[in-house]
Amino acid sequence: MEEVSRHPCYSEEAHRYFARMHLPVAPACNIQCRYCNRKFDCVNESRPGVVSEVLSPEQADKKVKGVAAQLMQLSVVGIAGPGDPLANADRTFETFRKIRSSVPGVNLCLSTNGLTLLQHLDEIEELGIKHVTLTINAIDPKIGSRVYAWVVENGVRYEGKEAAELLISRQLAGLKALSERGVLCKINSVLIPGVNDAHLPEVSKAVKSLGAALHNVTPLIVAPGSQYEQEGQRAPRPKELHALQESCGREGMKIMRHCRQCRADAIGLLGQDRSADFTWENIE
Ligand code: CLF
Ligand code: SF4
Repeated sequence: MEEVSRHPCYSEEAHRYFARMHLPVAPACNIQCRYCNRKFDCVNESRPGVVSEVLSPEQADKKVKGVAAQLMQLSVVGIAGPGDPLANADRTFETFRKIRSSVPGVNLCLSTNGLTLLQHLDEIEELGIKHVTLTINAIDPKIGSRVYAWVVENGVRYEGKEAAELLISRQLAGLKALSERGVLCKINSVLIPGVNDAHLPEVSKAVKSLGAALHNVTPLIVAPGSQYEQEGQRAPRPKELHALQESCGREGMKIMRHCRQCRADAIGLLGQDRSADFTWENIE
């Protein structure tokens, strides 16, 4: 399928030839993951300890035009932070709209925690966004309450199991609705030893039944200053990650194994961030 074969994250083969560019236009977030510290980029799709300079939609559009003129391998423009793109929906969709008209050949990619996904299905479809990543770390609210401290919706703050229940129900309904509209959904899950490791094969099975195209299990990297750091939560060992990817694969899901946990402002082939080559001076 054309959309998959040109997307470096959805296709292991494509990541050798095609580049992605992230636009850090989305600073706010509507939930609190216990592994995240808001001073840094969203850990769901990034390495913690990295701070991206937030761009306005106008600046982002200018940057894409400049980079597309020089980076012939560019096939995907994604918005993945530094907070949650849909908690900044106006900025995110304004940016996508501009790029759709100024660089029509690139695929648009969106990464979100999924809390407000159901409210944006029409915009996603109208803009022709064919790739959406949802970070789903649990489908059991008891486990979810150990991952999320709180969730805010319409000015109301939810905590504990209630917060996890709300988030999970929105994520699963959003995944089903998007898949039904033909959007290729990738699920990112952060592997948190002792919290959701034994549970992730069940997550894999559930998201597959709702139409997910790909499951990306990434190792927890505890953000400095996060709640998990204060509690001494450890990261998984490489062999634990591999074993878990294998067991998720046994649930019949296609597993992504080449994720590089990119920054919210990364540019280039995966694992080869060239954002420093594309400064304002270099692209004007
Ligand atoms: Fe970016 Fe994410 Fe789109 Fe890829 S990254 S928004 S799906 S274009 Fe890719 Fe980077 Fe892993 Fe993400 S390697 S962190 S999975
Ligand atoms: Fe941080 Fe979670 Fe919000 Fe991402 S979704 S910015 S990891 S709290």
